[in-house]
Amino acid sequence: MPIATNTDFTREEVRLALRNPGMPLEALRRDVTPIGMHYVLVHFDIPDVDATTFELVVDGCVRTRLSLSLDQLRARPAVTTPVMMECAGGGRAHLTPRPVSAPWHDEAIGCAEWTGTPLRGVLEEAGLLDDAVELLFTGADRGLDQGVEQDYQRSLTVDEAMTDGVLLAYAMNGEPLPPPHGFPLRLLVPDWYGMASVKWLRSITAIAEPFEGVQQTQLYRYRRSEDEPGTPVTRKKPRALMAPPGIPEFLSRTRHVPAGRTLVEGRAWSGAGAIERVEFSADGGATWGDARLGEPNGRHGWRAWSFEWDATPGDHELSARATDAAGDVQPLDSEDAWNLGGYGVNAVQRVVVRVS
Ligand SMILES: Nc1nc2c(c(=O)[nH]1)N[C@H]1C(S)=C(S)[C@@H](COP(=O)(O)O)O[C@H]1N2
Ligand SMILES: [Mo]
Repeated sequence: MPIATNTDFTREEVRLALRNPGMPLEALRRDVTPIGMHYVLVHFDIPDVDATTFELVVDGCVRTRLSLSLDQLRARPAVTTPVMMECAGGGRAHLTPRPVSAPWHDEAIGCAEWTGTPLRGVLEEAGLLDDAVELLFTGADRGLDQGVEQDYQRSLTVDEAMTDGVLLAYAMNGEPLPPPHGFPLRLLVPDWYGMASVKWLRSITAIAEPFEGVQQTQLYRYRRSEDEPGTPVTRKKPRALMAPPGIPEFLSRTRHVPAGRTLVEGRAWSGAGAIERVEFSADGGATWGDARLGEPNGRHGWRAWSFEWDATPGDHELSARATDAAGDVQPLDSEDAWNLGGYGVNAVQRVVVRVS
């Protein structure tokens, strides 16, 4: 990826941003994100898939090759569950210098209610052979990246693919998948950043060697220079975000809030398991108070939190900070999370508020 050293966005970034809308942060007040408010990230073009002739092929190192129509997939055991999704590039635009790619600030998020059939059942039916080490998931979209022409492809190890909660999803909030979200079928890997959840899924191939495609070995790696192989981007890091309180000024988005008690609300999540704690700060992170946590929204949803803030006249910088069950806490400064691809930048949110 090219690197930008100034704060102006490039023409390429603006075009990527218009193709890939984020979730308006006011939707952080809702447990379930409406379809039209959920973020979208599409690397290449949205393919036109005919649902009537569609079939999902399961092949490679399997005892029985499967070819499943949409009706056959819908007839299998079904699960409906909220899944919080986040793009691994969330937070990238806060970095200096900045990798030139989708210029997300904090809005590459959403928590829809997905319906599908557990992947494990399908893999058990196909019967993985002993030499299978990974499952390769291929989408119907094709393009060029890093100079290589490719189908969009990602792999999971056999253990990761067999994990509870991994779904072959055909519905979002009770509707057939909208085209940008993978119609008619997508993979959902709930604890991971979004890149693992292959959309427009057309085949699953059990392979005997680890997959070395572009989206696995060149992109989605935490590394600080091109010379290091880095480590793979996998689970979502902990993060809490607030629905910015009050009303916005059109261009700057500065919030205007009347003095007095204001209920600040938001959602928090982590791919490492439950959210244990959310803290709130109204002074740029100098002092923190514990927020009140709501009930967890399923195993893979986001968790509501709120804080009664006593807004005093003047300018304030509001932040929230999550701690997960693994004890991981968000960093205060994006630069602490700096990496070449701008992945997993989960520094605390900063919302500028003017109280009058
Ligand atoms: N086939 C395919 N699957 C894909 C992508 C893609 O471009 N092609 N983008 C991935 C990325 S990077 C993310 S963050 C999520 C976004 O899912 P959403 O658009 O439904 O929010 O889909 C993932 N699955
Ligand atoms: Mo992404």
